[in-house]
Amino acid sequence: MGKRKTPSGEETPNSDFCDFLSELAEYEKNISRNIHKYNAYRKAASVLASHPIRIKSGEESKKLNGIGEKIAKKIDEFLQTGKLQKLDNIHNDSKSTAINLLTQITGIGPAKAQNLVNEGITTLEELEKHKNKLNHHQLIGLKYYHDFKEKIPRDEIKKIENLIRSHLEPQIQLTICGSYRRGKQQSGDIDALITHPNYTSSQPKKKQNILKNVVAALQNCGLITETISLGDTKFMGACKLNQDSITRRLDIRLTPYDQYFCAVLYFTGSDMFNKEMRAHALDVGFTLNEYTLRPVGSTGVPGEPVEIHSEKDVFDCIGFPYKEPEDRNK
Ligand code: 8GT
Ligand code: MN
Ligand code: MN
Repeated sequence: MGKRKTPSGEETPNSDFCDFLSELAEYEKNISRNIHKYNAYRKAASVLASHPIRIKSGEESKKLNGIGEKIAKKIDEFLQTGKLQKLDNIHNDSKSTAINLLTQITGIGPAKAQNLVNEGITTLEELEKHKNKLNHHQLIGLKYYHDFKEKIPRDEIKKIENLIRSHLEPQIQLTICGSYRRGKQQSGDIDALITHPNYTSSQPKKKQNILKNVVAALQNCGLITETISLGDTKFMGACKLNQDSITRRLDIRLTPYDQYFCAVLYFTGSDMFNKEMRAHALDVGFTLNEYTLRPVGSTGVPGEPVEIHSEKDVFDCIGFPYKEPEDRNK
């Protein structure tokens, strides 16, 4: 059998299974709102994505970590019929397709989508007529629905990165994280992280206007065109590189200098990779999050943060084999 392409463009021997499992995961997240099933499907998709050999039966798939009886059955059905009845039913259900559409709008979650559909709002046209039901974030999501759906080519992010960097004062460090840092050829959004040596977790007041000044500079040069929200440490909004390009989702976070590498690690993801690494940390007596790595004593109370000077420090501390960002795509 030939190679298959996932929506992200990667070819793997089992990507057709990954595709339907990811779609089932989205269904559980947005429509059934069953977070356990969502996690189970995602885990299964992830383990299949990194399995190097074509799976030929449900029975065989059960040998993989995270695939049980139910998913094995779906793999058999898919192998035998080339489709899944459950997905056919979902595609033919108007309420499901409407919720699916609405949750594609940034700012609209499963609950809001459900409410809108219950009120009879099932299309973008209907939503345009009921803008009063939307908050600022959701209005921007609707306005740029078509733009935000488009993936951002790596070259364009590179240019945006350079432009941002050219507007930063020299002491500010910048890392574009997310799928871009993991080497993907295209990304859904731009996840920027900045830090400043004067701003540390013990000197929280030093954050002052660092982020706001950066955002103001990027507005002045015309890069930032929309603000969804702006606080001391988190900007959410949109940018446009030039006249020819479309509007892109941009997030900028400011983190304390001593927490920078935990943040870089966290925001680089993938979130499945983060989950795995956090679980490993717990196994060896550490708790890891976007801020710190801390030992957990026998009492279960986390101790003082470990001093971290690089991403690799975090891996080394918990005895987790170092992986380059490009190898964190699972
Ligand atoms: P993308 O190309 O679709 O943007 O892929 P991505 O860059 O891997 O995904 P992302 O959703 O932009 O998240 C990047 C990282 O930010 C994740 O690894 C995760 O740890 C972290 N993250 C957040 N907020 C959220 C969130 O609301 N959802 C998800 N999935 N991840 C989040 O900071
Ligand atoms: Mn991203
Ligand atoms: Mn993001």
